[in-house]
Amino acid sequence: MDKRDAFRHNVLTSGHRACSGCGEAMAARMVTDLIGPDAIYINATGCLQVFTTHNQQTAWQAPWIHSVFANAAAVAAGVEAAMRARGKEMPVVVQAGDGGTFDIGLQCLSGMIERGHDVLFVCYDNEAYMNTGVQRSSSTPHGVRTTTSPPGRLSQGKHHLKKDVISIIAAHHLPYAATATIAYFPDLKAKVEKALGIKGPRFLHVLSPCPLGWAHDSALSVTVSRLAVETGLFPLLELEHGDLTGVMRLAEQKPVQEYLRLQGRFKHLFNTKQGMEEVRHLQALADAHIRHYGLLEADTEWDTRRAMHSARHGRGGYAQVTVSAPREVKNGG
Ligand SMILES: Cc1ncc(C[n+]2csc(CCOP(=O)(O)OP(=O)(O)O)c2C)c(N)n1
Ligand code: SF4
Repeated sequence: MDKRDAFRHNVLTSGHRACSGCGEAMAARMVTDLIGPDAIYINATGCLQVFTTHNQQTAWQAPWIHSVFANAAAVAAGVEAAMRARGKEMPVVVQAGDGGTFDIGLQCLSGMIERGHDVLFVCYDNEAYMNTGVQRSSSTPHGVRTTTSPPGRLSQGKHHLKKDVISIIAAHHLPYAATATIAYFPDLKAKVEKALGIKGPRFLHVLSPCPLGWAHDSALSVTVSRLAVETGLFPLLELEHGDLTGVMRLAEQKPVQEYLRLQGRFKHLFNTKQGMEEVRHLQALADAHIRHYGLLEADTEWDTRRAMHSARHGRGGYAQVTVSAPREVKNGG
């Protein structure tokens, strides 16, 4: 298809059933319009699949396959192998939520990358299982309220750290992996275009705010995703063959509270002393990202020591929290 026609012909059309302000719908519109309709899309089960394919209707104007929750990368690998066998070339693109990437889809994704399939895997990360009613995933940050990590007397929300999936993916030494979000379209565009120009397995991790699950004003999805970057909680990175090759540096670091206070999923943290400890942990995690990826020129000794202590050794699967009141740390949310 001619490129100008491709832009008039959105791959993901209007009239789908996403909630207003859905970051995943915005991200998918941006990514698929950059790739265009001459591609084969494989969609894992999740919000994006459900809100675009309701009752025998579809919002997709491109070849599109629904896979089950766990195996989108395996389906894509099969499609890519079949195309190769038939001597055809066309981008093969997986779209999946964080549940379909970090959790249930991780094994197929790892195998697809390890076997070197020529597939672009895009994860729209809204940090929980949204389609089934906001259950915690391994991408949910600690301290978050979900239906399976409710805050209460013994708990301040989810106990465990958000899984560092980009490092897990990078450990496969694949040609290209990057993080992006809807607030920085030129950055997202550059990354999609770069990924399309590379052969082999590629991975794009797109933070996609969900007004329903994050409980923020639906007009603020872009603001919220920008603050995730500006606080250091979600660094924008590029990795090639396992090496860090690009970071988006920050002019200044915003305090995590600016990000947290816009979202009802963190609201309970501001009501108790223990909750405020979790806020400090989230700040420490952001500070650890700033230092690890060199997002700012300067840092202080104190910040670094505290960040390394609480973010890397004092949380989640590593050890019991030591800086807040003693409490039980369980597996699962
Ligand atoms: C094997 C299996 N387990 C559970 C489900 C139910 N299920 C459907 S979508 C979904 C959550 C999807 O979460 P995610 O991948 O993060 O996408 P989101 O809906 O948040 O965009 C779950 C648990 C399923 N379809 N298949
Ligand atoms: S629940 Fe969240 S991810 Fe799903 S359609 Fe609504 S805003 Fe989008």
